[in-house]
Amino acid sequence: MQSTKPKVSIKDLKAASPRWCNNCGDYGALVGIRRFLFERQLDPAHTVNISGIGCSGRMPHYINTYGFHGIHGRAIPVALGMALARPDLSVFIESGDGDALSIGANHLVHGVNKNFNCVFILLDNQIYGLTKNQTSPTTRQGHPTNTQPQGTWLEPINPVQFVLGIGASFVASTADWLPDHFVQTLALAFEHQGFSFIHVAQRCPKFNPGAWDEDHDDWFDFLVHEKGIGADVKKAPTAATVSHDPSDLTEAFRFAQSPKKAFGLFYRDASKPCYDQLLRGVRDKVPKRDPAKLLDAFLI
Ligand SMILES: Cc1ncc(C[n+]2csc(CCOP(=O)(O)OP(=O)(O)O)c2C)c(N)n1
Ligand code: SF4
Ligand SMILES: [Mg+2]
Repeated sequence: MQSTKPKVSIKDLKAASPRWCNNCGDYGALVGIRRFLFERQLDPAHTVNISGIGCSGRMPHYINTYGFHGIHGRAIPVALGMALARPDLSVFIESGDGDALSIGANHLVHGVNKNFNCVFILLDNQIYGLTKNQTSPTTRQGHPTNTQPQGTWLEPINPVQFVLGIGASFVASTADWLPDHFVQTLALAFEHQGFSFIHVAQRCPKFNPGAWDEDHDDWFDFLVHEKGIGADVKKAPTAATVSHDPSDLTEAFRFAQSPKKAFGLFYRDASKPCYDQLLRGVRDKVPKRDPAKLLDAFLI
């Protein structure tokens, strides 16, 4: 039988014109998300993009699905509510390094722990971009910002190591300037049932131009595996590839802690229970209440 589902074009997925600076890495992420939605032919009426606040937080405005641009650091509780109420929706969250690891870090811990079904995209430019150049949890030590002009004092948080440490069931890393790798990463994350965490190296030419070096590929490795993500040979032809089995948590930690950055699938555990599925299982067993009888209870 022929599908009655309308074909979604890339044009259909375009919404408002982005307001980011020239050459901002958020453009690469936007194009990658739209390309994934198109390739996967996800129905925009059953897809939602949810964000907090930041340059990264503007993402839902530019993708023609349902969207929610909420409060700084609070995308995860909104997304959890949607995942619980509407299991038929595909839920994507776009967050920044400040949004996810400063003000929203508590929600990230519980989102990861609850393992509810969503794709969480952390756009890591190692700076507060929207508020113009403050030290974030991932800013490299010594880098001068408006809040620490003599140079950032502390060692940065390592997002991949952090989420592995709190029990994430899916952890991958990619970059805004590696389009094929980015889309492959989204595809695997989407397939995974649970909280799929994607770290994105995201360029901020305005306030942190030295954070990620897209002109060279000798400072990172691709983690490759037959069930993982392939190397991006078009954009990073001379980057080294390292074989890594994504079921091996010890090795995942080793790669996360290595001074040499790695892009690819660090870890995947399909057996971790999902909060949304557990809750729906319980809810479905509770007998449906008759609204008339509920009213009786108030009249007693
Ligand atoms: C409750 C609250 N506190 C602070 C702010 C100010 N604020 C807006 S965005 C932001 C940080 C943005 O940094 P990040 O999450 O890294 O996003 P980016 O702009 O770099 O994409 C801050 C501190 C706010 N909007 N709301
Ligand atoms: S400040 Fe940085 S992250 Fe924000 S739009 Fe400009 S380049 Fe992009
Ligand atoms: Mg940021």
